[in-house]
Amino acid sequence: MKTLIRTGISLEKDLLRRFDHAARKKGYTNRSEAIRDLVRDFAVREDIREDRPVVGTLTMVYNHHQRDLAGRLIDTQHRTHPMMLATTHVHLDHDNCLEVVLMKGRSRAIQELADRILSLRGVKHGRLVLTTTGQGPK
Ligand code: NI
Repeated sequence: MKTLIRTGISLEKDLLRRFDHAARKKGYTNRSEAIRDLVRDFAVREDIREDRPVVGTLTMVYNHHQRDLAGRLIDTQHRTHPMMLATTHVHLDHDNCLEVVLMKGRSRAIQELADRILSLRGVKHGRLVLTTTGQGPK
């Protein structure tokens, strides 16, 4: 258990009311926990901006019939294998594949890789989500 330090912050009344309302809607039962999560999110954004190690999931849908795409995806993943944790592939329907690529590494390298994959012809849509490795301050 980490030591908790109490701190006070000043906020405009309307802003605090709005925050409390939003936090309650999200399921928070106490303000401190909601604020802690915001601070954690701030820290993760900092990790991403400072090119620290993070984990990433790239979710994408692509055209199953696009020539050479599956091969290109696999080649890309082999070339960058130290970053690759796992890949899940679902055949969505006759024409479409859903793939989730799980990666770990420095944020910039992951973002560049995701951009490279998403720009391949035949990829219809995708999105990268970066989050903490769980190491460091919680
Ligand atoms: Ni498929």
